[in-house]
Amino acid sequence: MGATTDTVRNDWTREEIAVLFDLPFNDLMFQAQVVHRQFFNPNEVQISTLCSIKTGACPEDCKYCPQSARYDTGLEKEKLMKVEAVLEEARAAKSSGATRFCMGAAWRSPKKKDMPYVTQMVKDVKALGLETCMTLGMVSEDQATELAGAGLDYYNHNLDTSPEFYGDVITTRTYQDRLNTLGNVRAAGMKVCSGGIVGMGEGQSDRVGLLHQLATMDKQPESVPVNMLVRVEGTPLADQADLDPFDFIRTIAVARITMPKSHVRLSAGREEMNEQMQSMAFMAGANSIFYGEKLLTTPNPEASKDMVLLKRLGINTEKYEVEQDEAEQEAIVMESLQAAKNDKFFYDAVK
Ligand code: SAM
Ligand code: DTB
Ligand code: SF4
Repeated sequence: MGATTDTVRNDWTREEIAVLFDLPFNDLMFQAQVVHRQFFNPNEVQISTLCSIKTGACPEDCKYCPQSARYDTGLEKEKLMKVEAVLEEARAAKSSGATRFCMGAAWRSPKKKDMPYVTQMVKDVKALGLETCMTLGMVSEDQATELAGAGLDYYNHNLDTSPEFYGDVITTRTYQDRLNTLGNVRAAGMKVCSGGIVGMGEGQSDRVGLLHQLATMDKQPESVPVNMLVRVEGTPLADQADLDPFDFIRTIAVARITMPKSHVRLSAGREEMNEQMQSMAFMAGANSIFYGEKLLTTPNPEASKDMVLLKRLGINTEKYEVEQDEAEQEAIVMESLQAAKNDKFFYDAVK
């Protein structure tokens, strides 16, 4: 199997994917780079900002999650945010350079009474000139259609891990439930964002299994978040052993090779990664990040630090063609850099 590919293959076998994982690291990185450069500008990343529109008190039992009501993580629960408050956050995200705004709710699935609020959020955020994404748990065919009708661009729903390991992590909804939601999102015409978490104690064959599920979908997800487990005190996975960083990078590289046209997002866990590891993830083909001080409930690198890192690597942020022009983006980058330089903890390693 060569590194280049003309078309997207969705007939990957688990064996073929396992062979990629087992390649010598440099060979794997080389293949990932070749594929990445066929479909993307390697010096561009897409940036999304997250907003937790409803926090905590979730009835599900996902063992990694600080928002499950079953674990005492000290998290303050919050009701569904008012539309105007969400818009304020979206405006701030846009002015600091994000092109996509992702709204997440700690729900098993949205209730009927929630739908008018979330659809209003989609319409108003879109009107600001941002791409919209939501992650609200399971959605029915009707709910997916309603969200698509409001103009929602992406729906995020992760498979999280392989079908075999899944039951060790979540018992309150099945793998098939997740696949059904993804099917409803696709049928409603939205773009699919689906990925998983690395570092939960799964084996390499589970990483193979996760990517196999994603890469063999009739249409591969347009966006594939690869999260490194954020170990939160109080969750059952709080004391999980450290992940070998190269296993994480390998997962990114194999996602890139098997899903060549998808944006692969270096998602949760960046706060624990040094700059070298993040840049290796970009080399492996990651071309999207979450940007802003907070993920949903846990910290993420400061936006100004990210801008400095991207600048040092010569990486530009991908434009959302509909709204932003180059001058506007450049102004945002310069403002962020200035803010970083005024920060007394800023250390300009380039000097
Ligand atoms: N409640 C909805 C659901 O689970 O479908 C949406 C929000 S949920 C927080 C979205 C995703 O965030 C999860 O599927 C999981 O992949 C990721 N996530 C949650 N907690 C995490 C953690 N501690 N570390 C890494 N990823 C995490
Ligand atoms: C995804 O794959 N990762 C994001 C987003 N989709 C919704 C969430 C990460 C959450 C990390 C833990 C937290 O901050 O609560
Ligand atoms: Fe609830 Fe989503 Fe957290 Fe699972 S991942 S406990 S569904 S908020």
